[in-house]
Amino acid sequence: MTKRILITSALPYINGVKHLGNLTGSMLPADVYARYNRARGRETLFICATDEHGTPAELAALEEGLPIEEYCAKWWAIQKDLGERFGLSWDYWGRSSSKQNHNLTQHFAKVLWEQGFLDIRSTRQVYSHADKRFLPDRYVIGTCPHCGYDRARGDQCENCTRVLDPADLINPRSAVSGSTDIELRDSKHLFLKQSLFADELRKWLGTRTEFSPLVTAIALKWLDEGLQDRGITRDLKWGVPVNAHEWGPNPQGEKPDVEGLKDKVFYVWFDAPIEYIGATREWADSIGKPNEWECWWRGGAVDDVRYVEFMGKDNVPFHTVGFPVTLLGANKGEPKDKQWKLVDVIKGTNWLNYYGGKFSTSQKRGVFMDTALEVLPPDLWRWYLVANSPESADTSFTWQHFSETVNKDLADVLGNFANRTLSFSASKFGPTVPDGGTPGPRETKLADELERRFGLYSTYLEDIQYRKAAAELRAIWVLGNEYLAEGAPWTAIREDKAKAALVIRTAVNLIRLFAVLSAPIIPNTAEALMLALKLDPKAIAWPKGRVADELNVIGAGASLEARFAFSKITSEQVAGWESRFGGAPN
Ligand code: B3M
Ligand code: ZN
Repeated sequence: MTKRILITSALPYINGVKHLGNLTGSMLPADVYARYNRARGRETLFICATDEHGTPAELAALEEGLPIEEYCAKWWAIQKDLGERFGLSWDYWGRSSSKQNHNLTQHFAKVLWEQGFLDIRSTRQVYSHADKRFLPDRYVIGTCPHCGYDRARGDQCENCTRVLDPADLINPRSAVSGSTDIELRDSKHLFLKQSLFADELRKWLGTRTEFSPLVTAIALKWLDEGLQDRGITRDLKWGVPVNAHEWGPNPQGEKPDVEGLKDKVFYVWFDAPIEYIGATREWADSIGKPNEWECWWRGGAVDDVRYVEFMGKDNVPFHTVGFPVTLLGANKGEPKDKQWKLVDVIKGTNWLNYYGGKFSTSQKRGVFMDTALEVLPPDLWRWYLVANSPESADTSFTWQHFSETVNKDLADVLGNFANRTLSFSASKFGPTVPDGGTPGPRETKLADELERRFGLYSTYLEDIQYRKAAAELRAIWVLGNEYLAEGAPWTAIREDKAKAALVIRTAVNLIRLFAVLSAPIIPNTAEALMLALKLDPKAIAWPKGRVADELNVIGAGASLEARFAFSKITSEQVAGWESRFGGAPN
């Protein structure tokens, strides 16, 4: 059965410009996968959105002196623009504050309550006198009880990735003011009874054979430690209100404590994954087909949907436990023909570091999406970040490694091949492709080698193994240079013009093939290559038959540009950026 492909990338949090680590972990690999699947002609829906709720957004808005709604609208637009300039080809860029997400989040909570999967518990929340507010989880910092890391946040320890409760922390203090003048106050909150789902979740995980080993390991570690029930509401104003007055009784016949839940909103990690569905609904509304979202998310129609999620490893627990429990729990209350779709593949990535240390938004350490585009075009970044994707281990960005990689691969190998071919063709054969007659043994050998590597390349893209895919693509480009070197049209032109013509005609076809194969990773370069061949840049379709056929698409007489420029990064530029952005920490 041909599958429809649903792709989500972890939703970037609203507070400011994302750094290259964020891009590499979720949005970029998701985009490569979306472009690849579209090129194969598969029906593909790629959804992303800003994650807008929670205290960090509130505090950032406060700092900018903007009402929270305005703050979010502003940063949603900025992130949209940056993403588009990076070539992120979302079908829809939504907002977790949308009315669609409000409705869905409230729907899930109601079903979960009525099925008996939510408890109302009186909890002790951290109230900060200095800050005059409740401090939700991540704004209480202290020492992690598990690993001893002394700057663990109240929601999760960055060091050991364990999910925490602020009350677990040793020596807690306010992350806003640093004040230790904090106290615990009683407050009613909703808890999702995750503990009831331990067996079901383990069984489900057993069926997710395509999760990357990192993801499965994180999920199992969680289950092995024993699933805890999880608070899913907060004492905040900004967020999705609970609306418990709309709920019926739970299976014990109890009505919810409407009064106690009056001023609560859902915890950001409860509503954010639901926004994957919410944004799909925003998309459906935006195209004037308000029911179109359902066939991607619920009911019998989803049998042919392959749902793939992309995220950094810190987000994995919420996607292997929190969100699945929401869906599994809700499914017990939904009609048979309205069951929710769970994820098929989770691709979790390790960290991209900056000179061995962490990229940091708060400390402005590293390269961010806006400044990256200020200094260089997007494809250089895309190539580097995909070819060095932190798939199996953390990797480290340095300006030196970055410039060496893109100069070598993009300028010396790919760009140079296209430019040599086009400029030689123009100078010896004029503005159109020469004839050159029938392909010979050299072309057969090239086609065979291409066939083999193309097979590997497609498999790696299919399996979302991007380092290997990029290495294979680079090797395919190298085949072009080797073919030119062996065919040596610059020598042949003197004695055997037909041979030179055949080599050039084949090389021109290789440029087109390279454009097609490179498009998922470096779409702008692919487009430029297509334009240099005066072809429609949108006509990029994955080879269906034998690769040999791809070497005879452009025939004699087709017109060409006389050059293809791909400029290199200079060592002066590298030195300038090292001092502007900061190099190795000392
Ligand atoms: N917003 C990523 C983060 O801020 C988080 C992802 C949500 S995915 C539903 O860590
Ligand atoms: Zn820890």
